[in-house]
Amino acid sequence: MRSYDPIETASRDELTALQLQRLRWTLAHAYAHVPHYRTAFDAAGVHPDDCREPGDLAHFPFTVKQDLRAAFPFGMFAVPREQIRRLHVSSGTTGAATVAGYTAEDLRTWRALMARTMYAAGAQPRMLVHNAYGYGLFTGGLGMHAGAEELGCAVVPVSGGMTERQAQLIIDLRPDMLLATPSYALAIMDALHARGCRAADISLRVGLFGAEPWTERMRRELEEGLGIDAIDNYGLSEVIGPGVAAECFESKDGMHVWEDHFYPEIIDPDTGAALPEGAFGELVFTSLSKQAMPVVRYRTRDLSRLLPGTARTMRRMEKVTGRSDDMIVLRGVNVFPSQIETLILDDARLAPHYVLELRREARLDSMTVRVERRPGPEGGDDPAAALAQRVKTTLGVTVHVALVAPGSVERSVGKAKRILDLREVTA
Ligand code: DLL
Repeated sequence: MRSYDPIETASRDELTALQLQRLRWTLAHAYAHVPHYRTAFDAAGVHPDDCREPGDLAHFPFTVKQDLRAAFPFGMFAVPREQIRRLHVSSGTTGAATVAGYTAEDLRTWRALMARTMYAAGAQPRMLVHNAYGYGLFTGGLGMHAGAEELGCAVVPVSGGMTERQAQLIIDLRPDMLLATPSYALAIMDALHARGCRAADISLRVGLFGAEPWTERMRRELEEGLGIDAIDNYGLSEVIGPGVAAECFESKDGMHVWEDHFYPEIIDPDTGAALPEGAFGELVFTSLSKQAMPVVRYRTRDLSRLLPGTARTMRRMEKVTGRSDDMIVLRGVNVFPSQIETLILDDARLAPHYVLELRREARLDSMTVRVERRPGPEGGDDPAAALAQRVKTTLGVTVHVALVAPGSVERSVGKAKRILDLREVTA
């Protein structure tokens, strides 16, 4: 198996030894230099020396977003501010901002991990890469940019927005690879199609998509519409940015966690108990090499499953179903936007542009799936009624479906907002 770095295919024993050594370093580094970790470890009655094998990590306390917010701006740094070479700031969809800091060495690590991620996706040196992730405080644009250059690619740093211009640049410059959120890739795809380009005319061969949940159906939509291999990648700013886990084009079966730098766990989101491999739950990460901002057992709120490696020795995480924050509880039934997305795309008459509106009517929550119809001949049964029926039989909930004209659901240029919560206004 070809890989960018030999560690990707090292034996489990070799990997575990490296993880343990780095884990012990991280715990000691965090304990010695970050007051939050010293207080939290002391309160839990654990000391970095108690970690004798990776499983011992389960005795250490979790870190949550609120801990990072409380330490705003630089309280989670384990090195003096003067050693920081980059800051990224995430506003988050709700609540206060959090800051991520990187030393020069952290930036080198990140760049190498991004080069690895792109190579795993099928990128090769000298390819031309169109980067439509937002540049700026978001980690996507600059993180991807550095990785593509590290691999030896040429980057077109377009950033998000100006969708018509993006389409024209793709026609004119003929890039091999597209980097974007999957929802924005769809918008670019629609703009290309509107100019009469079909998959066979489009130069792109690979799409590296991430930063938001997307389904297998959406993968097919993008692969067929753009004539590419569409590959998933996962990450979060608190842990480093993109480059935490990457799908391999050979297998397209979930993302290999770069386990030499991030130690993954799955926990029960309600009890916090560590779950065995293969169980579904919340992803938790511990950084293994980060100098500026080590994170110990960071609770991501992302729901997935850990599986054994395939194209690499490192473990895989299954495609993220959603964030626990985005789980809709509709009359006692848990619903994720990704489940609705799959059911929408089962019907060729419906487009992958949708938003879920939540209302409160007569003290009960209700959901309306606002989804676009694809242009094309009318006829046959009513696609709205058919979707409502599929949702009812598959998920067990009653929803309203509003079919809307092509182009009427707002397009994202970054992360799509799938839920419009009107419950406060309609209560
Ligand atoms: O979204 C980093 C990133 C940039 C990843 C570009 C991939 C590509 P944040 O803005 O901190 O960082 O958001 C992190 O986005 O906790 C997940 O909820 C979600 N997310 C990221 N990647 C995926 C993915 C970047 N592949 C949050 N599938 C995470 C599903 C994802 N959700």
